[in-house]
Amino acid sequence: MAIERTLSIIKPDAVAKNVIGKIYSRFETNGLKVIAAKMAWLSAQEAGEFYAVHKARPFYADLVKFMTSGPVMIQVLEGEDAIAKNRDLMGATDPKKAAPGTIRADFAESIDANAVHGSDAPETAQVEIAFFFPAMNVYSGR
Ligand code: DGI
Repeated sequence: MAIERTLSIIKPDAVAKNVIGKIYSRFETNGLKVIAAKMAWLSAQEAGEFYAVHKARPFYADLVKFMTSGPVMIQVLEGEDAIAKNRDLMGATDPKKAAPGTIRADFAESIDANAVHGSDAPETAQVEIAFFFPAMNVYSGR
């Protein structure tokens, strides 16, 4: 299995709930290392650009509004099979459908306020990491 990097965001609902540490603990106990991190309050332009792939979807405006409703914690995770592993830890987009023990099942309220983001493929991971972190601010865990 290849060592990969993925972009993770702890969304405003989970930051407001004070569970950054609990979510980091899940990354760490599952072999994912935080190799870059920053807290930020995204502007509508940043959130809109980050989620540009969803521009035509009916929920796009609500998504941008939610992602700018408070600070987020943004990190690069590195580890074996990191992209799929993080998606497994996150659980399904709709927390009502997320498997027990996943981050979304345990910490998310709704499909809008669903606690975390994680890149879904190597190509998107690369673009999303570059969007938030210049290469000089990413510290390989190896
Ligand atoms: O990768 P995910 O976050 O699991 O899901 P995604 O990339 O398909 O969608 C990005 C975000 O957009 C998702 O975390 C929440 C929101 N979203 C996706 N599908 C719906 C949605 N929001 C609403 N209200 N309704 C949807 O069907």
